[in-house]
Amino acid sequence: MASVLAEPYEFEFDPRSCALMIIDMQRDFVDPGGFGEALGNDVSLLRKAIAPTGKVLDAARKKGMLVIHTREGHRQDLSDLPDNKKVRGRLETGIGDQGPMRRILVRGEYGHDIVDELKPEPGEPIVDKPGKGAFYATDLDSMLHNRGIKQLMVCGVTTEVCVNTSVREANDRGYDCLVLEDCVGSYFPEFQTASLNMIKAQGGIFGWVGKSKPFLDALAKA
Ligand code: C5J
Repeated sequence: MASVLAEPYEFEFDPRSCALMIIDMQRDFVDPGGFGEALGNDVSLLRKAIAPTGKVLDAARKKGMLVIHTREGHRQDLSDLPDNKKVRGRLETGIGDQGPMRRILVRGEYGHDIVDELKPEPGEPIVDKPGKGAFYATDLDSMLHNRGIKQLMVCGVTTEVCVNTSVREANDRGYDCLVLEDCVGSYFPEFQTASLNMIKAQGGIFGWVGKSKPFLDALAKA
């Protein structure tokens, strides 16, 4: 067992039953010129998470941990896009429309794919999810169960939306999550702080929050 300094208390894990889950590090959210930036967001706040996530990804791969990548998006025919999601925000150019990086949040389009810096390696599962949570309408739970995974190290964007939703879903399904705070990002600094606080409050009501460095140190020793 390895132990990482975290809040509300140390997180103990076994790399053999722990997976790294990288949530929605997609060009449309993170890259300059994508959908996120077109909506007026400062993508540098999300991009800060790329380099530390890259280090965690390298270390997890070297240790032989299961690495799972998720992407938020929809089928080409948009048959899995609920009407409320399509119309929410009253956007002139929204999900399914031609955006700056081709059709927005549509599978197979340039902006929907994962940023080059964190490109999945062959054999690493990619979970395509139509919702905010990684477990909703996906086979993630059976994939983790079949591989004996009990704990998740979580990186990705955005902290208060897809990261938080996925951590809550994971927690209800019996997985312990450690969210690496320098490896997750939000367009809104106040949401970053609040959503991490919500995870670790009340004795870790949804999980743990820590930093990548102590995790890397613990993994090196494990
Ligand atoms: C959002 C996400 N924010 N991946 N998606 O719509 O957090």
